[in-house]
Amino acid sequence: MAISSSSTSGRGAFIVFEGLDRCGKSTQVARLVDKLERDGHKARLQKFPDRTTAIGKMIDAYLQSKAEMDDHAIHLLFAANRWECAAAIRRDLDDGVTVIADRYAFSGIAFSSAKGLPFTFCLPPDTALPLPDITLYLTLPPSVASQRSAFGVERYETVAIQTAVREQFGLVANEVKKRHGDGRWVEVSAEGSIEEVESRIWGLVDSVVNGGVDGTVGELWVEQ
Ligand code: DGP
Repeated sequence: MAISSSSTSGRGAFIVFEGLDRCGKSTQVARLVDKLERDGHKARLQKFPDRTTAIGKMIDAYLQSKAEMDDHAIHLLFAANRWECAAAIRRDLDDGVTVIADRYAFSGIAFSSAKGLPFTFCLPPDTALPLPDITLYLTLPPSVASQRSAFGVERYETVAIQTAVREQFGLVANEVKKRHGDGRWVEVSAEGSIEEVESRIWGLVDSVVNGGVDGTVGELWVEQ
């Protein structure tokens, strides 16, 4: 099948998935990348945190509670981990590749502010990262997510933390809408079967990857 670029401008779409732990995000991200490739798009997955880099290995140790770190320091490491991938994301988007990110700066703010760090500290390190064309926020009550397998393995996987993070995600959503417009942040229910959630997602993503991303990639938190 012919490979087609994702928009009339020729650039790829930048699509971010966010949500609480165990909401089914990684499954949906993988299925979306597969579907896009089957449909002839160039697409790739970008997982955050990227645990393969030197910084990512420090983050991984922290998440598995094998290392302790000051809340400010780990926040900056998560942001640094995104910055070390930023140039490759921009390059791929320019080359017509649709980039699907499993988490992004919004998790950074939601998780760190849930621990008590102020927004004024949490936002600036990610300023000017590539701006997602759309962020799909998968919603699932923390009590439902906690019933899913493997919940509780990592540091943040308690119902209390997830409930606090969910509240912060609400504030992050408001900030995105205020600075970048309502269309950049969309909530999707993650309840139901994998196929049901997938079809909800496709209903939102179809128009973005098939012609909806003209112009250059913007900068996060920088009003255009
Ligand atoms: P995952 O690999 O998607 O299970 O994410 C790892 C965990 O790290 C998850 O609990 C969410 C959290 N997390 C992801 N990004 C950030 C970030 O930038 N800052 C903080 N503090 N936590 C994050």
